[in-house]
Amino acid sequence: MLALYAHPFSSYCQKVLIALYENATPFSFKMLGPDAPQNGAEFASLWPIKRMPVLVDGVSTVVESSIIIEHLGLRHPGPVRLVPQDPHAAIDVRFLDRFFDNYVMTPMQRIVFDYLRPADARDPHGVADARALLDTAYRWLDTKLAGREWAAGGAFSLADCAAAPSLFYADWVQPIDQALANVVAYRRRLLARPSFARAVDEARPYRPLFPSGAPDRD
Ligand SMILES: N[C@@H](CCC(=O)N[C@@H](CS)C(=O)NCC(=O)O)C(=O)O
Repeated sequence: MLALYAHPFSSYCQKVLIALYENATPFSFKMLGPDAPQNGAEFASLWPIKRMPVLVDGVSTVVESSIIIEHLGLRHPGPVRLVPQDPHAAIDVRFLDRFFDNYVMTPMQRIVFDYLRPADARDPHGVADARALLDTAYRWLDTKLAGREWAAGGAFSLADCAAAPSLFYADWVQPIDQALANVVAYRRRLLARPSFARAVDEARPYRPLFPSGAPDRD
């Protein structure tokens, strides 16, 4: 049995949950939070860097969301292949996965975490840079998505697992310009994908935790 140390409201955990739900892969959910200190202790000893999610597969501990999804595809394949077999197509998928993690998820997290800092430790310059990077990423993505249903152009993939939670939360902290119709429509398609819709629904009870206040939508 696979075990996933995670929290339902965490964007990187949702990225992996999408992959698990896409293939109906059985796993046990090891909730990380104040009500489960034992899980927290196991998590910290498995991965001292303490970034979730962490997957335990038998004797293997697998960390980093993209690597976990690659691992699932190799060791627990299902009908939905999230990294294409063709190496050239796979590079495109991995590139877009990096794009969403580095240029959407990272600046989104920077803005979110800034709200959690003490008032005298805020970083307005860093937040302004993060907002500018998100705007640039949205514009680039709008062109890239022209004529595409999913990020890499073909089937739903690892890149879409990364895109879904990153665009979901990024739009909450730095709204996507409605003129960027391809990005707006893509975010809507991601929200309608049953695997992500399920992750979003499971995280609804935690919305009051969103530090800038969750918008009354989605
Ligand atoms: N590169 C990591 C990032 C994981 C990550 O940043 N996880 C966040 C939750 S979304 C976390 O554990 N944050 C806890 C903290 O920053 O202390 C991955 O892809 O799994």
